[in-house]
Amino acid sequence: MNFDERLEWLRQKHEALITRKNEPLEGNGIYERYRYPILTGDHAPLEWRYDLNRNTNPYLMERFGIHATFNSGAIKWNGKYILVVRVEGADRKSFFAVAESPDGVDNFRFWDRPVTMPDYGEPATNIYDMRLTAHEDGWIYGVFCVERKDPSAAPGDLSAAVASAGVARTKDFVTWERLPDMVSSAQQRNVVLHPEFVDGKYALYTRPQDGFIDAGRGGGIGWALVDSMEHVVIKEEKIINARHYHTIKEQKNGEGPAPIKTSKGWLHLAHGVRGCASGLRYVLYLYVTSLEDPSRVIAEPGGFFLVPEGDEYIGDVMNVLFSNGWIADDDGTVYIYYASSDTRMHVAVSSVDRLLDYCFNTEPDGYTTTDSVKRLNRLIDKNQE
Ligand code: M1P
Repeated sequence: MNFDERLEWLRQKHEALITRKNEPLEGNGIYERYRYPILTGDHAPLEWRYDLNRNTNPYLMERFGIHATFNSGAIKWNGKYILVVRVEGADRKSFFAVAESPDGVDNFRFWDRPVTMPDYGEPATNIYDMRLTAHEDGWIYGVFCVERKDPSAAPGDLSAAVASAGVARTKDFVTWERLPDMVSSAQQRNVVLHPEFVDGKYALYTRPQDGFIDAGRGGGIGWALVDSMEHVVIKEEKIINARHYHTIKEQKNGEGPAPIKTSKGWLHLAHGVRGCASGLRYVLYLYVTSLEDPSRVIAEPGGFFLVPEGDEYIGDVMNVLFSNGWIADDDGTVYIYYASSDTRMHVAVSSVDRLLDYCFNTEPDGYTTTDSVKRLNRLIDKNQE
């Protein structure tokens, strides 16, 4: 192919990918997955990946590898379904980029340029996993992980890192006002801002850890009230959703997107992690907290809600589902945006009613085989009535 033919081929292939109609798959009654990923590295605009000038790139080769698109924050804005995507280049650095769809499932297309996120202090090595919250104070906040090399790492240890929560706010997703990083005595990832004031304060879901990877004494998803988002200082933190031996969240867990307010409580999506011979396994689960006290869990079905299936198992970091974005429409439809194996984005569609039914009518984990068999027998008894 000459330059022009190759460019035409690239353009057609890219447009066909973006405009391909997705197909819902019949599922477990709780949600419907879709056949194709909604965003992959190949969805990145050609202008990001190629120098399109025949003089400076006669072979029309890729000049900037875009490897993966995953762990997206999500929000409905001006009638559009907006994802703030973690895009990872071939150099392993992540950056944020906005993609939008007219209907929440199809035609996700990146805006022309990635987000230029201002630095705070010493520039981070990597930033990722933004949670979006349209707060009642009028701002849209993005809280995300900020990763830097651990300054106290032993000589030769090039992987020790420190995670903290970066904070920024916007009104248009183009211009971001970067606020100081959150101050905490622990390593923090998966920090999420609650959409409403609680007792006149901003409320945060946190995830304190002793290490960058290992939870250590970190007990699970925490809750902290702070006076201001302009200087977030975590003074007191209580664990509201603990990890537990021999469950899907034995090793660690973390809040997903900001919770959805429903008539029966705040609906939460989170990830749980356990260790096994093949490494860490990341799955998604739901829980509900009280409207009166969003830090009090009132329902938590036992086990996982969404796990990798088929091709979703395979990718850069295998056996991982992760979600930090969902959108609840006015008609109650819920679009759950999840990433598989740190590589690509998918959507599963459900409704507030169905998710609440799942949460309140699936029994909690009883923590023993004996209890599981009792629960199973109760269901069989019911079906034999
Ligand atoms: O690689 C799986 C996930 O690992 C981390 O999740 P956690 O904070 O719970 O350890 C994050 O780096 C996340 O981005 C990644 O998907």
